[in-house]
Amino acid sequence: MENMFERTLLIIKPDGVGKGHIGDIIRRIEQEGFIIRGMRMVRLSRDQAADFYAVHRGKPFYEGLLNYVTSGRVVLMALEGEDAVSRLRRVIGATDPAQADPGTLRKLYAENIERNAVHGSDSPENGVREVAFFFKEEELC
Ligand code: IDP
Ligand code: MG
Repeated sequence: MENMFERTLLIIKPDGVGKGHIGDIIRRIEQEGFIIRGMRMVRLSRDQAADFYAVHRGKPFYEGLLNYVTSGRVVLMALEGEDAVSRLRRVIGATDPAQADPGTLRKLYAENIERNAVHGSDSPENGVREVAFFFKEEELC
């Protein structure tokens, strides 16, 4: 299959920011060859988090997830590159750091299956949608 030029959203979650891993994660993203089109630090509101994670509404971990992602500042990064979505998911590693491959961001920096340091979009469609959720087109460069 041909490689596709894709867009994907990376979030450095509150535990990643709080433990001082912003620089480590940005360095890795640059080393892996992603193009950083947009970057911003924010504190998510409850409404924003609920909207962003609406797909998980009703799951047992949903309320905990909202409390966690609104518990501190996060860094939003709009990334682009060839196969950016699946490549970023590989760099991030499995949802549960105990299952994540060595060297992945979650193996290196995550605490547990909830506080897992980073978010990455899970499909090209969601990559486009999630970048647009946080960035206006004119904020990307
Ligand atoms: P992903 O971030 O690897 O795509 P999702 O299944 O989309 O994983 O879940 C979104 C987020 O919800 C996870 O990154 C994690 O923070 C949290 N989460 C997922 N599954 C669990 C769980 O079983 N217990 C607690 N938190 C979870
Ligand atoms: Mg997901």
